[in-house]
Amino acid sequence: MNTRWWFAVVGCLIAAGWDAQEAGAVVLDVFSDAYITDLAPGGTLDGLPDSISNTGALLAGKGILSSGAAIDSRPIMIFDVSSYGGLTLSSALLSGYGGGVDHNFAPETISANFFGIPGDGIVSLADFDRAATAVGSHTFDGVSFQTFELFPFSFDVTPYVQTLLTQTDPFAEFRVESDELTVLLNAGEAAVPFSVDTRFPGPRLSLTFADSGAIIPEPGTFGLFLTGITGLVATRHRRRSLPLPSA
Ligand SMILES: [Ca+2]
Ligand SMILES: [Ca+2]
Repeated sequence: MNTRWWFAVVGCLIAAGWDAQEAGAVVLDVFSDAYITDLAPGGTLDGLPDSISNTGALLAGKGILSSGAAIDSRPIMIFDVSSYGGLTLSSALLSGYGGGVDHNFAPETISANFFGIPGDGIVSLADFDRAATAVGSHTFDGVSFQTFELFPFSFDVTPYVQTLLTQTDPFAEFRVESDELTVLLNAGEAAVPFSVDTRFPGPRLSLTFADSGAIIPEPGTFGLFLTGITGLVATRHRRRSLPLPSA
């Protein structure tokens, strides 16, 4: 076997092995994320959200800022699950990175509650208090505002996501709330001029399916498989085209 054949065959074997290993599971990066804020400079919240911020951090917190203003911020994290409608999950995990700071930006341990909300694929002001299903909570360790060394979180959201898939809803949306200032979550995407902190992953939804045969290979996996096949065909074509060595 010459070198070209060897690379082509190994490419196919890697592609086939990866396909078999990953066929029953997908890890979705966030489709869209931002946080919604109700801000009252006078110190009394009216419960009506005022703004949407699409920055590198998603802020969950409620309280009084050092300026005297009252604030309530709630992140929304959206995942596109439209490819998986009707399938049966064996698990769904929501994960990401975050940490807590107090209102003076010093590290503080803070809890946040996560909710599933009806999903339309966009972060809108109405998501601030849309009827929600509690899906879990996490207590975040305090994080230095100077270094932003964030901490991982992960919890099971299988029942909520299974309901969405059964209903063939195209989007899974989650809202985060805290009664204290402030939980910082690493965002997965941000609008210019902001950018995400790429040292840590953004929010992710990891789906594992009960029937692995029902999953279509991810585009990336399929592309790798095609690359391997193309390599084989090209090599074979080149070999046929080569003039025979003279005796
Ligand atoms: Ca975002
Ligand atoms: Ca929405």
